Amino acid sequence: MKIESIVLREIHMQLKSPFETSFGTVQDRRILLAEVIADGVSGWGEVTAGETPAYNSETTDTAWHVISDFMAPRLVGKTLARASDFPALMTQIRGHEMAKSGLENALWDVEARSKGVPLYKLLGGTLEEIACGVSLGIRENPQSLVKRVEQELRSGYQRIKLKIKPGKDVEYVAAVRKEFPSIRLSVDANSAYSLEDTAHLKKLDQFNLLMMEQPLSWDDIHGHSKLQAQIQTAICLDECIHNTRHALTAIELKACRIINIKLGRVSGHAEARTMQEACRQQNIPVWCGGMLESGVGRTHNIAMSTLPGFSLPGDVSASRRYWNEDIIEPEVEVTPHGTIRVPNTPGLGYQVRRDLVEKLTVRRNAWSARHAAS
Ligand code: OSB
Ligand code: MG
Repeated sequence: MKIESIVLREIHMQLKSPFETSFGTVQDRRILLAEVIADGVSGWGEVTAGETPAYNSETTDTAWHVISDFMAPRLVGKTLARASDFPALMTQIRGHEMAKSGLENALWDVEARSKGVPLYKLLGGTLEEIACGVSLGIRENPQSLVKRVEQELRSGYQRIKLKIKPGKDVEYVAAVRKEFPSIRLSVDANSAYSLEDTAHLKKLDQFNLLMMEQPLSWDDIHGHSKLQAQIQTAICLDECIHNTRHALTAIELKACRIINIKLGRVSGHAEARTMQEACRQQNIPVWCGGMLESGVGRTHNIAMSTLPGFSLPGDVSASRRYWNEDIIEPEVEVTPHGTIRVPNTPGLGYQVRRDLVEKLTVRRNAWSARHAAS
């Protein structure tokens, strides 16, 4: 694949309703889309960084900076045998996984389209239908949360995840569990607690949760190993795990029993694929996390979720839960039994709505091989 050009766009999209986590509330998303054109074929990737450095250290603006000033100039004009060669080109750039992922995943789409195969097959995926869960933001009171859960269950979703934070945890989980005694239920704290809260977190053991996601600090694998030894609920790590080495460290230290894989957090499909295989060999279930993505990021998540290690429902849900109008065609739809059928057409299997993307674009940067050294 000779990389002819790269286009980076920032688009603005408004979520249907505000989404609250322990680190803040978001409704107005600033999303970066990377489009890479090689041998006349175009592919798309999404940068899943947030607007603020609250989930991890990246933001929309840091990704704009490192892609524009370091990554795109390094990539344009190069010839790559395959998308999985991208990480080797970027070894001199530390961190910035979400920025890398946006570009790498666009290359995967290009490679799949050039070869005329669905992306999920190129990745080695085996499922034709994936299981879906939902992630529910923090609500003003337990009653409104229960109502929301009921709606999502009616839509068919197979697992409900509740965001929690100190002061909005046990009471909320208790209310949902009382109403729905046998559903697959989990919680996500996004690093809102410390080891001093161990006795408090132990109270959640009584609710038979599938998992408790990232209760402690975003970079504290050691602390999670101490906590896991003292609670029954399985810990799932999200923020802590940026690569397969982190995953193996966490597993060996018994810091978690489940891992959430997000393409952005782990720098793209190549690393995600290696990580899910390493976890599978250690009998650690993985599932696909979400970052309130537009259709581009969402469809990459769908392709990844077909890999054999993904044995639990992911936070991959329908476009219409997030957006009045998504930027892909068709939009992502969920079946009444809470699954997404994976398209068998080349690449992502969904078309990007260029007209709509143009309308939503607030800034744009482009690189072309003609002006670059190769
Ligand atoms: O921790 O999984 C998380 C959204 C933004 C930042 C972090 C997280 C989330 C979600 C939403 O849980 C998942 C989704 O529906 O996209
Ligand atoms: Mg999480």
